[in-house]
Amino acid sequence: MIKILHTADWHLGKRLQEFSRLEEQKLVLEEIIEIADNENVDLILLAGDIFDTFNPNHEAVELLYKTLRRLSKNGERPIIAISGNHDSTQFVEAPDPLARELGILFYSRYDSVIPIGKLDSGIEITKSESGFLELKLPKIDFPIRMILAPYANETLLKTYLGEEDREAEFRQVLQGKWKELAGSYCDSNGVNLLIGHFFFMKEGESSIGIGTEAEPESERPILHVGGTQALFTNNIPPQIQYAALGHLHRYHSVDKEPMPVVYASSPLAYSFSEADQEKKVVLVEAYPNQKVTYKAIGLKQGRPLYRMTFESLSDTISWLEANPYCFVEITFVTEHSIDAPTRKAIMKSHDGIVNLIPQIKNPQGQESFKLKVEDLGKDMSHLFQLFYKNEKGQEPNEELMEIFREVISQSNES
Ligand SMILES: [Mn+2]
Repeated sequence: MIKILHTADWHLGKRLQEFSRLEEQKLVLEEIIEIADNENVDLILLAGDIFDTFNPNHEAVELLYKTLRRLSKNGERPIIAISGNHDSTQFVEAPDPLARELGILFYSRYDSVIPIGKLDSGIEITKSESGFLELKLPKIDFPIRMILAPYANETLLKTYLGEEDREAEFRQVLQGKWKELAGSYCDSNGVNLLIGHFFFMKEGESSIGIGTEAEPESERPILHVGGTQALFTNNIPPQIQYAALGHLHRYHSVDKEPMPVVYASSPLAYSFSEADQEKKVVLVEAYPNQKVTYKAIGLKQGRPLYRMTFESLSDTISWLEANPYCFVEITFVTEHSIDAPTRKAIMKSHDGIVNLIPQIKNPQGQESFKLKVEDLGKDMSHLFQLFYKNEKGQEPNEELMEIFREVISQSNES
């Protein structure tokens, strides 16, 4: 039996507006290392979006390298890490020659092939080609095969795979490639896995719910505007026993038959749309030619995210004092606006207030922003001030007014 730990979407270096999440990322990665050690895991799968940006800062890079070294137990326990849409492929693969000696295998580009051979730790890369890897571990007497599916956009993917028909369906192209790989390598004498960073859904099932509301805000444009088509779970070849996915930040198994197709979730809640999600890693136990068993393990570290609505200052303060370790977006219901003393009192009672949004009560139930006749003769700056005050519940500051005046003056000139 082989024990596999599946995790994804670390987004190292990610911020929540002006708040750094690095300290929480350290804590939660520590927690993941502990789980891997306590459970005696043999293999780690990291399914993409390792970093949050193409150019991660050095703290994020350092955190990744230190974490992977410990997760790999200095080379004893292999880690397969693919890139996601947030990662730079060059950046992820850069440390590869060094990392490989520690059993850490990065895979980002379909035009690269991980070299075969035996590492010092005894881990052996026995077969390898574009989008595929076979490993042999000293303690395990069967081979582990992996179809590697890092994120790539449609155009790039067709180029890599030598697909000449530009109109060919993205999912058909990948399905064809995977079918070929599974046919060549994935017989029933080994454990067969897929690790991917794409948007998967069950064919015929509406993407509403999986594809929209529950999806982290940051992934939306890539899926729905950037135009990479959704893949279907039935595009995965039947030889595969478990598909380890990254991309959507909510833990869920998209499909269970014929094999589990699972999003492990991000280790922290990264946006308020993930506020009520429990974050997890997945532990998989696999034998050749048998159904895998898997269980999700909840992660406890990191600040929870909350969206709260209050109508009074005292309620706000007492909730904030009772919940010091979190990030919160507060909607404050008020008659007019949040005055400066109230705002100040709220902001200084907690260090994790991400947004403080006034919700103006309107007893008449009418559109709240109405200009009076006497306002119409006023200049643009004044009208902007009225509008801003109405929207935000406070006066725009001088810096903002300056920018506004600058914009206005430019549009007058042109
Ligand atoms: Mn992603």
